[in-house]
Amino acid sequence: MRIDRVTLRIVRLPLRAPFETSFGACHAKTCILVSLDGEGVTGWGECVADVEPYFGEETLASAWYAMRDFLVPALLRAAVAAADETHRVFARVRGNRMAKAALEMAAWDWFARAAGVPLYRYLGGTRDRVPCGVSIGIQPTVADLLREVEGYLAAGYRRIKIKIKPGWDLEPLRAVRRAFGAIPLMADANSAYTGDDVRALRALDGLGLTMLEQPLAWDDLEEHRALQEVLATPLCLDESIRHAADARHALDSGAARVVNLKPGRVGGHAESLRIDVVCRARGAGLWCGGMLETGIGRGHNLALASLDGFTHPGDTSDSRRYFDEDITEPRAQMGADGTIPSREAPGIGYEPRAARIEALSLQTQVMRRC
Ligand code: OSB
Ligand code: MG
Repeated sequence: MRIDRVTLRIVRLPLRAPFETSFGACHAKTCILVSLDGEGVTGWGECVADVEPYFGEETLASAWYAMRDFLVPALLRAAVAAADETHRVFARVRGNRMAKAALEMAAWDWFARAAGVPLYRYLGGTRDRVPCGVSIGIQPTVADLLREVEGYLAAGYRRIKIKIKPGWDLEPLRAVRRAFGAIPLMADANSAYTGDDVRALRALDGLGLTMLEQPLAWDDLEEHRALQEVLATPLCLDESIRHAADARHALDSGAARVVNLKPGRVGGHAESLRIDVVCRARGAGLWCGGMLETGIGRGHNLALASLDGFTHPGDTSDSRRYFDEDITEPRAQMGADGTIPSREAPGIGYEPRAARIEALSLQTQVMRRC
């Protein structure tokens, strides 16, 4: 692969409805899109870094800086022989995994397109349909929550995830159980609890949740291990898992039994494949998370989630879950059976709509090989 031109764009897409987590409410998806041009092929990626450093340390601004000043110049100097070697180009830069992932995943898309192969097969995926779950933000009232859950169950979603925080946990989850019975149900706290909240978390143990995601601090595996010891509900880690070694440590120490894998959080597809190996070897749970991605990042997540090591439905929902109009053609569309078909077209299989992306771009930077 010889890349001659890299384009970074900041785009902003309004969300159909605000999405509220324990960090606060989000009204629009603002992110960096990257495209790599070379040898007549274009590969696309999307950076999951948010504007604010709440979910992780990286931000849109830090990722833009890391890409513009270090990662893109390295890629423009490099010759990469295979998709799974791309991450080596960025090895000199420490951390900055969200910035690296956007470029690394664009390179995978580039290689798959150059080979004329769908990305899901290129990654080793075997599923021609990906089972989908949905993540429901914190709602103003329990009645609002029940209405949301009812709508998503009617649409076919195979698992419901509810965002929780202290004061919005036991009561809404109980209400969902009472109204809808034994549906696959889980909760995600985005680190809203501390070691002092063990009683509140133990109170959730009787609800039969499939798992409880990231209740405690992102950088405290030991505290999660101690919590798992007193909970029957399996713990799942999201923010805590930066790479395959984190997954190994979390699973082997008993800090978690399930991994939420977001390729955009761990540095890209190659590291994701290593995490798949770690989870498989231990019989651990694995599923693909999401960060409200546009069609580009969503296409990457869906391709990865087609691997048969993914044991649970992911946050790989229909594009309309978040956007009235996406930036790809087609958009990711879930059937009534709660699955999204894997795309058989080359690469991610969702074509970026150039004119719409241009119209939504707040800032663009083109960098060329010299
Ligand atoms: O913690 O999984 C999370 C969205 C933004 C940031 C973090 C998270 C989420 C979600 C939504 O839960 C997942 C999605 O539907 O894309
Ligand atoms: Mg999460």
